[in-house]
Amino acid sequence: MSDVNDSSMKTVLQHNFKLLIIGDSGVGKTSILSVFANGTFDEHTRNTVGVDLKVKMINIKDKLVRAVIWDTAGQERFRTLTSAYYRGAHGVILVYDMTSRPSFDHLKVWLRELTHYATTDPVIIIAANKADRKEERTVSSAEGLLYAREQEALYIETSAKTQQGVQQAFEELIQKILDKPELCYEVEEKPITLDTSHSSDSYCGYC
Ligand SMILES: Nc1nc2c(ncn2[C@@H]2O[C@H](COP(=O)(O)OP(=O)(O)OP(=O)(O)O)[C@@H](O)[C@H]2O)c(=O)[nH]1
Ligand SMILES: [Mg+2]
Repeated sequence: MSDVNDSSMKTVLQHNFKLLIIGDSGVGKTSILSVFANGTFDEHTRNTVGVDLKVKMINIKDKLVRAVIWDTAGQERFRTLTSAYYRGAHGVILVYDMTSRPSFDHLKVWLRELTHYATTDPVIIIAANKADRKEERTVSSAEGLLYAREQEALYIETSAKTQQGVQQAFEELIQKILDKPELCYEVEEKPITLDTSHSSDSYCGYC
C-alpha cells in the first residue's frame, strides 16, 4: 500500500514564458524582481552587469506558468549586449522611476529598441516605480497612464520598497499573455504532476 495521498496530486498544463525587465539604470528593475521572486528589498543594490535570470513558477487560475525572467542592465555600456535579449519575449515590464523625468522621457528609446529587436509582439506593462516617494514625483499618474495607453501597454504604479503593485504587475502581465493566443500557441504545454501537499505553490531560483 502506498502512503501517497492521491487527492494531493493533480495534473496541470505548463506554459513557458520569457519575461523581460527593461528601463534606465537605477529605476528599480532588480529590486522589483527581488521582491517578486524572494520577497526582499535591498536599499543598496549593485548595478546589474549584462543580465540576471530568475525562474519562477506561478499559478494563475488553473494555469501553471514557468516564467524565465530576464533582469537586464540599464547602463548604456551594456546596450549592445541587451539587444539580443529581446528575441522571443512574451512579456516586457518597462520600468521608470516616477521621481526621475529623464527615465520617463527615455521610455521611447526603450520602446524603439524593443520594436526593433523583438521577434514577437510581446505584452508590455509600464511600471512607474518608487511610488513610496510620491511627494517627490516628477511624472504624474495621468501622464504615465496616457503614455501607456498611447503605446497600447498596461500601466501600474509600483514600489519595490513597500511591495506595492509588484505581484500585481507580474500577474497582470502573465494574464494578458495567456489571453493572447498568438503568444501562447507556440508555447510548449506539457502535463506535469503538481504535488499540492507542499504549502508553497511556487519556487524561484537562478537558472
Ligand atoms: N525608495 C525606493 N527605492 C527603490 C525602489 N526600487 C529600487 N529602489 C532603489 O533604487 C536603487 C536602484 O535599484 P536597482 O533595482 O538596482 O535598479 P536597476 O534598475 O536594477 O539598475 P541597473 O541594474 O543599473 O539597471 C537602489 O538603491 C534601490 O534600493 C522603490 O520602489 N522605492
Ligand atoms: Mg539591476
